[in-house]
Amino acid sequence: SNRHNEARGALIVLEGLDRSGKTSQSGRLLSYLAGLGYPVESWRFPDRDTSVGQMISSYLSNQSQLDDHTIHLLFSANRWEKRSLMEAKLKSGTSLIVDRYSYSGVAFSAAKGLDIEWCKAPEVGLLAPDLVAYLDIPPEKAAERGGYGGERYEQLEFQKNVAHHYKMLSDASWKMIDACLPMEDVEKQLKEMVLDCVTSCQKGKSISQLWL
Ligand code: 2DT
Repeated sequence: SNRHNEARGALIVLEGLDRSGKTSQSGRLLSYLAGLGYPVESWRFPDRDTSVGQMISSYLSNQSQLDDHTIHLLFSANRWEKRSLMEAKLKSGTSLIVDRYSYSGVAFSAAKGLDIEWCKAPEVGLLAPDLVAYLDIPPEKAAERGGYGGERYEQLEFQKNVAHHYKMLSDASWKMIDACLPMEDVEKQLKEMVLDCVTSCQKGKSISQLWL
C-alpha cells in the first residue's frame, strides 16, 4: 500500500559498557529484522572508515595523543558526517541498528572529567533515537568476560566511571536490559522491543532531534 511505501525506518541504538554484548546483539537483531522482511542496516560509532574515523581509531589504539576536548569533538563530528545519510535511510524506510551513539560520546568524555553539558552541546541537532536499549552489566562482570583488547578505555576503573555517567544520562525512555542474563534471553527481550519500535515508526511516529 501507499502508506507502507511511505513508512519510515526506526533508529535503534544499543548502548552499554565494553563487553556488554552490544555487537553480538546488533548482529542478531539485523538478521531478525531482515528475516521478517524489513529493510535494515547495522551501523556503529565510531565509524572508523571515514577520515575522521581514522583519526579516532589511531587515538583509541594509542597511536596518537589528542586533548580530551579535541577527541570528544572528533567523535561528535563522526556522527555529524553520517547524519544526512542516516536521515535519508530512515526516510526511505530502512531501519538502523546502531552500536553506540551520542550517549557513549558523553559518558566516556564526562568520565574523563569534562563537563557534561559541554559534552552534550555538539550532539544537539543529531537525530534522536526511537529506542535506546541499554545492556546493563556491572563493570566487574564485564571485565570477567575477558576480551578487553589493548584499547585506551578498556580498564576496569575507567569503565566504572563510564557506567556512572551512563546512569546519569539515562531517562525513563531507555529500555534497560540485564546483560548478565544468557545471550538468548537478552536477544529475546531486544527482539520484542525492537519490533515494537519499528512498528510504531511505521505507523507515523515522527523523527526528532537530540538533545531532549
Ligand atoms: P568500540 O569498541 O565500540 O568500537 O568503541 N567512544 C565511542 C567514545 O569515547 N565516544 C564516542 O562518541 C563513541 C561512539 C567507546 C570504541 C571506544 O570509543 C568510545 C569505546
